[in-house]
Amino acid sequence: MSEPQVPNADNFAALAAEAAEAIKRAADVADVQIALILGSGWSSGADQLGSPLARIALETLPGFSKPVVAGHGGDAIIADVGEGQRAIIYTGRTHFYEGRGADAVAHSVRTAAALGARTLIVTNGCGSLNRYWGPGTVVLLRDHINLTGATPLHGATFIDLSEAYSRRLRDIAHRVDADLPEGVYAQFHGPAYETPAEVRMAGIMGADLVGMSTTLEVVAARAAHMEVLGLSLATNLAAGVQDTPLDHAEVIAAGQAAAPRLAALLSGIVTAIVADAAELEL
Ligand code: 8IG
Repeated sequence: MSEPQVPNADNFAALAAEAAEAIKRAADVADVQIALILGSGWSSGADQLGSPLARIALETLPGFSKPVVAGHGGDAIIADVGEGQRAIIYTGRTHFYEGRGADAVAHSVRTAAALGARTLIVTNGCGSLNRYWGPGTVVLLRDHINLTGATPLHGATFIDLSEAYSRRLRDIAHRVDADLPEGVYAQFHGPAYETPAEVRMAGIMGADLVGMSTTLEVVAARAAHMEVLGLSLATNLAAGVQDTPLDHAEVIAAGQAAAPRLAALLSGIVTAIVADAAELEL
């Protein structure tokens, strides 16, 4: 067996194309229209998102590795989501803190783009700076702050991020649940949770939520001209917002408690986006 290949500046596009071809063969599909990345708390919703056509273990695909985090799955599911449209649903992701680099983090997005996806729904579990958005609150992302110091882009790739999170897709999500609040997500490097001082800093910068994913994927998606919807599940109040320590087991428990609600919300949003796309085609 050869060493698993890690996406980097020289091979990222070729590896995404290779992974897309492997998925087309395994699922017997020519393309997909929509991609979903299911983060902490969200992955149990996968089964409600249409009829599965194929389920592929990520580590068997070029450039992917086995997800390492408890609470995350590790498959790419190809599903029929109605209106003649298909989705690729990732039940896990590579995190930047795993140290495989920003191209490894962006690989799922680039593979989806190589499969033809024009829409990305990205989800995560996160800490909340707003004491009224406690564990179990779902927040639509309005914008982000990338505090990783990294980018998945190479060279003079000047991507416009002035509407990284599509107003149009947020409006569709609000047709499904009018009460969803909108917030700004700051990505820290992790894997340590923030200190209270770091959480205060993020708040002063304009963040409502803190997490360890999403922003690098969204930058890669915008570079690939995808329209992006971001959904965060607040699983805990961020460090220092209340005076109890953070515990990964609590984070997973909050995700599990919210799971049925998240699954219904996500499937409602996918249905609405797919219906809208079908209407735009006419
Ligand atoms: I779930 O409080 C989850 N992920 N950085 N901070 C950061 N990531 C998180 C948190 C949190 N909760």
